[in-house]
Amino acid sequence: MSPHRLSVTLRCAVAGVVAAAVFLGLADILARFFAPSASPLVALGNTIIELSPSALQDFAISTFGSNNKLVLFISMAIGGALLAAVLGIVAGRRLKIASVVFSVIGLVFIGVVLRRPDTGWVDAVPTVAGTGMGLAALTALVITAHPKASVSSANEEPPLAASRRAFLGLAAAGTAVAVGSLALGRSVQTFAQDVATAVGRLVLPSPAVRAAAIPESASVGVNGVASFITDNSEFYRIDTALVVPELNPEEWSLRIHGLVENEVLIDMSELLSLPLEEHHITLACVSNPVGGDLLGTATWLGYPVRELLARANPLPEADMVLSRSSDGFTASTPLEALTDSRSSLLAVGMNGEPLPVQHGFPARLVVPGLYGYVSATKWVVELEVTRFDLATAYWTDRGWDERGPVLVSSRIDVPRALETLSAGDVVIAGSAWAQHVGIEAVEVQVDDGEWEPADLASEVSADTWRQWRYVFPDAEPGRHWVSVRAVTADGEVQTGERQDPIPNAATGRHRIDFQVE
Ligand SMILES: Nc1nc2c(c(=O)[nH]1)N[C@H]1C(S)=C(S)[C@@H](COP(=O)(O)O)O[C@H]1N2
Ligand SMILES: [Mo]
Repeated sequence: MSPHRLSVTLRCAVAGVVAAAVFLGLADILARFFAPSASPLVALGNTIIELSPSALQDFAISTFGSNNKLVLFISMAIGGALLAAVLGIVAGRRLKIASVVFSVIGLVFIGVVLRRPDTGWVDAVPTVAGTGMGLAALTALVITAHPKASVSSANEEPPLAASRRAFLGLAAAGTAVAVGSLALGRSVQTFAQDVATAVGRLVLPSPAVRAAAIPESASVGVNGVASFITDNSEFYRIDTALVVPELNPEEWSLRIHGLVENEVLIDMSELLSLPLEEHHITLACVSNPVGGDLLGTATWLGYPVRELLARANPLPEADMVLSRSSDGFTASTPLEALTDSRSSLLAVGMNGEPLPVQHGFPARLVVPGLYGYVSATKWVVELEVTRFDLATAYWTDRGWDERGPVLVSSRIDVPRALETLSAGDVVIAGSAWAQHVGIEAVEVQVDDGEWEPADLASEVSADTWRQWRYVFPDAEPGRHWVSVRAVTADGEVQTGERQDPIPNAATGRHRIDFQVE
């Protein structure tokens, strides 16, 4: 390939990438006037999440934790740029064919947008407009990428160099439009409603039942152990929503229906006028690997789901509640866990603030003793009382257990893996949890020695994790390793048998190696 040809090919590849960016960027900013998934980027991301094999989703959650969406965006950007570059090169040779392909891609995107639960026909407008603009950009760029045949030979500049400035100018303009609209579109809130203001405006009533203050004795006082209450900003986040649903509390309502005697509809002003209760509850993700940090404890404020269900009066044959979020996520919760004496909440507050948008504003469920995927529906709008043999939930359809009770587990926070410590007494500490059963004991084993009992912090409630601490005396220089196991209030000893998170949480003991000098 001649240098000339190569340079034109490179320009065409750039043209393809810029045109794709113009398409997606303009459509994205236009979509701010429509439903969230009217943005082809958002709709594609959500569709990828929904359709990706659950093994891939599990891998993304357990490997990247709360960053899994960032990783998805970066992968989409790289994949998309490669495709667009190829299309640009094709356009350099056969502009007509490439234009048809570009339009077909636009049509596919329209299909992807219209398939989302939150879109209607009118939400195709941004994608249609974006496709048109992207196509125009592609055409203009590819034409400019080729040196003009009409440039006279008398011209001192070679044709390729003469056209360089025009091409670069146009490509830069296209990039600016795309990047500018993406940055603007992603940084400003929807024009229709500003959810940040709504969160700020929502005034939580004071609880009718206040949670007891966390005593100092709930912490073992070791630096490096995850704090008993997890800050909202530190709380892990796992969900299938690429873009957080933005619900207006004034328009929000929860509908309870299905196998019930009375359908119930409750809106935010009624919910806030009810006697709300505050409870400390540890929430955990079923995908948490052994030793992982996909769990946290918050003081939740909400109304007991038990009371709401009592109004609806479930029929005797019902055994499950399928809760549904505004974006179509579902969780199947055993009816019993929502009607027995435990503090299952329709929560509106988290650690003294309205729920952060990422954690379900304006309302979500929190159920002690069950993993989040079968119980903790965020942005919840519907409770369908049903039966396990009549309906299945989002993650059950992807191979996970339909009931998801929390398994007893424990974690070493101190020392850090592979930390180097000085000889002498070594402080080992962490947390253990078996929500709604409670932790009775924690045992520690150093260097394959005997299992030794750890000191426990005081128990705040059976629904929360419990800190523990153990001092390994007179550690000698060299390599050491430590394992931990918890014992529940029911006498169940945490198993050492290793098992993957799917279908009902990882098992096995957390082990840390450390070095003493
Ligand atoms: N609407 C909605 N709610 C959801 C999910 C989701 O994907 N969508 N994920 C669930 C899972 S798997 C977990 S572990 C918890 C996590 O809650 P958090 O993000 O507030 O920590 O939310 C649950 N509620
Ligand atoms: Mo989860």
